[in-house]
Amino acid sequence: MDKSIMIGEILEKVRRENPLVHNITNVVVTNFTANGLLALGASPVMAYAPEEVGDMAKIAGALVLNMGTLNSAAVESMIIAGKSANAHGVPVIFDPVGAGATPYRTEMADRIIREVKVSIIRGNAGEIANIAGEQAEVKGVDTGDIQKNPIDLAVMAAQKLQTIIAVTGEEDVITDGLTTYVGRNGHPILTKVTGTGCLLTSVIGAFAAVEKNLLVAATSAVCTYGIAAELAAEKTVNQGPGSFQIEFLNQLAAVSDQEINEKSNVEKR
Ligand code: ATP
Ligand code: TZP
Ligand code: MG
Ligand code: MG
Repeated sequence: MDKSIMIGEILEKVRRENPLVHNITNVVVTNFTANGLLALGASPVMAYAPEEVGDMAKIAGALVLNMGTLNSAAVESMIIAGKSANAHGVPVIFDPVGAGATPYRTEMADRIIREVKVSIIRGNAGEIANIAGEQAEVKGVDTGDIQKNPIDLAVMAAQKLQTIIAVTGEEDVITDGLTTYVGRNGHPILTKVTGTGCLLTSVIGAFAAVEKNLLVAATSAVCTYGIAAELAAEKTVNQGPGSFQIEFLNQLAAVSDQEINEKSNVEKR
C-alpha cells in the first residue's frame, strides 16, 4: 500500500480552495457532473460558446473536455478552450468517451490530442486502447473485453501520447509512463449509473486544479472517488442504482480526509 501520497490532504485542499472547473461535456451527464463537483467542494461551470470558451478556460483551475455527445461545433469549442488553457497554464483533462465506437469519434479524439496539450486522459480500457492506436472493442460508451492487461495498456498509451493516462475499471491504473499507481477502490454498481466515468474525469480536474503534481492529483481523485462509492454502496445495500446515485453525491460531500487515508487502496508499481 502506498501511503506516501497524502490523498486526504489534497481532498481538503479542494474543499478549501473551491477551484473553478470549466467543463465542455455531454448532454447526458451535465447535471450530474455539476452536482458531483459541488458536492466534492469544487465550483463547476459549463460553457460552450466559441465566443467565450477561451475567456472561461483561462480563469479556471482546470479545463475538462468530454466527447460524450460530440458534434463539430463542440470540437471547435474544445480546441479554442484547450489552446487558451495551454497558453495560460491551466491543466486540460480529456475524456475520450466512445473513442473506437465510430470512426468520427476516434478521429476527433486524435485531433483534440494533436491540437491541444492534454495533461491527463481518463477513459475505460477500450477507449484508451483506441486513442493509442490499437483496435479494441467499444460498445457505444462502454468498454469491451480488452486483451492487454490494464497496466501494460496504460503505460503504452502514456508513453505513446506523452501524457498521464488513467484507465479505469475494476482496477484503476494511473501512470505517466514511468511511475504507475494501481488503485483498487470503487464498487461495481458505479457501472450501473450513467456518467460515473465522466464525473470522475471532472473530479480529476478539481484535484489537478489544486495539486501541481498531476500524477498524484489524478491518483488521489480516483482513490477518493472510489472510496465515496464504497461508502455509498454500503449505505444503500440492496436498494439499487437510483438510491446509490443520490447517496454517492452525499458521500462525495461527507467523506473525511481520515476515512480517505484509512480506506485508500493504492499501490505504487
Ligand atoms: P464504462 O462506460 O466502460 O463503464 P466509464 O467511462 O463509465 O466506462 P468506468 O471505467 O466505469 O468509466 O469508471 C468509473 C468509476 O467506476 C471508476 O471509479 C472505476 O474505478 C469504477 N469502476 C468501474 N468498474 C468497476 C468495478 N467492476 N469494480 C469497482 N469499481 C469499478
Ligand atoms: N451516451 C453518450 S455520453 C453518455 C452516454 C450514455 C454518458 C457516458 O457516461 P460514462 O461516464 O462514460 O458512463
Ligand atoms: Mg460508465
Ligand atoms: Mg466513459
